[in-house]
Amino acid sequence: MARPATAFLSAGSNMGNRRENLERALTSLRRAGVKARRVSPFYETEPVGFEEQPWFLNLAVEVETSLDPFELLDACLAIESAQGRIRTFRNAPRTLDLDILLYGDLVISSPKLVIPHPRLEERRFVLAPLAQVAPDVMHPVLRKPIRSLLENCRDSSTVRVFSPGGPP
Ligand code: PH2
Ligand code: MG
Ligand code: MG
Repeated sequence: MARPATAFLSAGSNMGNRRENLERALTSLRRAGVKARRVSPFYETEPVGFEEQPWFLNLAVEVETSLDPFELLDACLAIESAQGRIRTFRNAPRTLDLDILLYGDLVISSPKLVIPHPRLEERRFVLAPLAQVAPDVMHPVLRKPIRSLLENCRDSSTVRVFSPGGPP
């Protein structure tokens, strides 16, 4: 356990009922002692990396937690498993992916966990939701605010606010 810290997480789903999967993840986080302070809109996003798979719903959330970064990682992995995530290959479709983007201004580089998330600045599906909840938060390594990382992001994949009337 650590003193309460502010962290930012990214959640993504492209299997099953995507919206329900993300909503359940927020509920499960709260049960694990990870309180959502600000949640971005849901974004519908084109798959990046492995492209032959369904589009994702992605969101970003600001949380407050007394879990330390490794405890927070374990909580995220446990929630992914509880929601039926099966790991096959890198970037494979998944019911739920829960990634730690930032944890205060900590910088961690261990075999198990890298913070800030190593590909954060390359991914519009991460930056667009994150900029909704943390536009002025500084990336502790790049020393630029999230807003300017988004403005300078060269990822041209489609990222649009999800309209709830559409498919799940
Ligand atoms: N996650 C990945 C790889 N590619 N593409 C989108 N649009 N959204 C994701 O969450 C995502 C991805 C690996 O974690
Ligand atoms: Mg992950
Ligand atoms: Mg991920």
